[in-house]
Amino acid sequence: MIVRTLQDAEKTERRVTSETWESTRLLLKDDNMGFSFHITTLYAGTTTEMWYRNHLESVYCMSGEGEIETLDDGKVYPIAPGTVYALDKHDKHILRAKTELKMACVFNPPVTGREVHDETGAYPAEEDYKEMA
Ligand code: 9YT
Repeated sequence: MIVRTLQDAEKTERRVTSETWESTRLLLKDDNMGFSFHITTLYAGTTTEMWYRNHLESVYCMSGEGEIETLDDGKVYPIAPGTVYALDKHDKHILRAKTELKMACVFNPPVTGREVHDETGAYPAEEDYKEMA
């Protein structure tokens, strides 16, 4: 059994920050659940482009208002509390946060946590950045 609180996890390296968002990974690969589970905050007024080539991701909006655009077809979908989106085709997308967005995110395969190090630290190769933005 694993029991954690967001409040405790936020005080550890499970919390990562970026220019437009911050995220606390409550469950990671080494928890052996087959997925990772994150609570992500996107800052108000920001735009974040993402492309998870190697992961499937599902995202549930807990609070805030925004929109998501899939880049291959230019479709725009509103994001509001209660909305879930699933990137079942590894869709390239842009998330626009009109207000602060609080999201619960699941990744399959699970994120290891190491991606963060690449992304925020030593090796910010373009493709690495997009993979874990
Ligand atoms: C909303 C969203 O795409 N969240 C992704 C997870 C976050 N960027 C993270 O934990 O790296």
